[in-house]
Amino acid sequence: MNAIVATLLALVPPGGHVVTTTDCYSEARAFIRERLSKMGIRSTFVDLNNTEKLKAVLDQDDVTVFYTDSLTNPHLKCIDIKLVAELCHRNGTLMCIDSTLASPINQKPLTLDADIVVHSATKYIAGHHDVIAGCISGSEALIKTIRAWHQDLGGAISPDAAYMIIRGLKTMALRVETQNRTSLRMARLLENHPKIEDVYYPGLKSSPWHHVAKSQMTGFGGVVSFEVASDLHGAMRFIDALEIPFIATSLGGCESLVQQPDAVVHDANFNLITCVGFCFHQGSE
Ligand SMILES: *Cc1c(COP(=O)(O)O)cnc(C)c1O
Ligand SMILES: *[C@@H]1O[C@H](CO)[C@@H](O)[C@H](O)[C@H]1NC(C)=O
Ligand SMILES: *[C@@H]1O[C@H](CO)[C@@H](O)[C@H](O)[C@H]1NC(C)=O
Ligand SMILES: CC(=O)N[C@H]1CO[C@H](CO)[C@@H](O)[C@@H]1O
Repeated sequence: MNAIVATLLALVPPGGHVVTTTDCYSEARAFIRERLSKMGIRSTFVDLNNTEKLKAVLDQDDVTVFYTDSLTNPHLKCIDIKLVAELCHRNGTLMCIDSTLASPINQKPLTLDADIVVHSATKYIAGHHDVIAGCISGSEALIKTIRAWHQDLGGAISPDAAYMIIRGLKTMALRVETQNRTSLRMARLLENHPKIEDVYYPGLKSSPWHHVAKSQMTGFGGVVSFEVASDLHGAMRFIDALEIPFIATSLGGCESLVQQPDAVVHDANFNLITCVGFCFHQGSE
């Protein structure tokens, strides 16, 4: 969050305009809507599905930053990064992608013309659910601007956390490759199960996002979201009956985790379940 906040504060002046998407990390959305607005910064939320609206908004020529997750948390939608970067750049808008759910192994937005890439290093980069950190990448000029704000905000990483990340990075490629594979298997298994209503995973051919995801990602990551054919309590029973995943909120580590986002956030599908990891349980379907 510190990486996200420092980036937005550094790049968007008072009177600026941030465009973001409706299915985006909820804390980042809340920061844009509730805090940036107090500084006279306007925000517009566009459904990623609505390319026409996105195009119209970006064509207004007053957008400072376009900010979104790709893949999004929790519905795993994605954006055509190269296409939208072009729309941004022709009107002087900076494109910032939170690429956390893709991981740096599966997606490299800077090579697709994004200006700034944010990762929660808490997830795939550190990879062991034992550290909280974030990182940003981009041109030297942009990073220099953001760095000044980062220091003011006091978000300096501790040496201990930095060490854990350096250590975790050494196995990131191996972890992500395994998670790509086991998650795709899990998504297919769920897709064919009669008691599962919907599965959201861009690696599935049936996903409306498959085509775009495939064109810009080498793998689809370790998070699978799905809806059980039941209600809130049915989904709770489902989760409580699971033997392998821990009930916890994070992703990208070595344990399989499961969460029910809407058991705590009351604005969408109560039967939505997000499952992450599937790392070391390949034989145990
Ligand atoms: C977890 C997450 C964050 C926030 O990361 P922290 O390291 O917990 O601050 C931001 N964006 C996305 C997409 C995330 O999944
Ligand atoms: C944004 O850029 C496009 C392409 O250059 C141009 O057609 C459009 O008029 C621009 N919008 C504004 C408001 O200048
Ligand atoms: C967009 O939404 C419509 C209606 O909800 C749906 O039919 C379509 O498949 C969606 N497209 C994508 C890319 O998700
Ligand atoms: C970069 C990477 O590891 N990609 C892998 C992701 O998973 C798929 C299988 O689902 C592999 O084919 C990719 O090589």
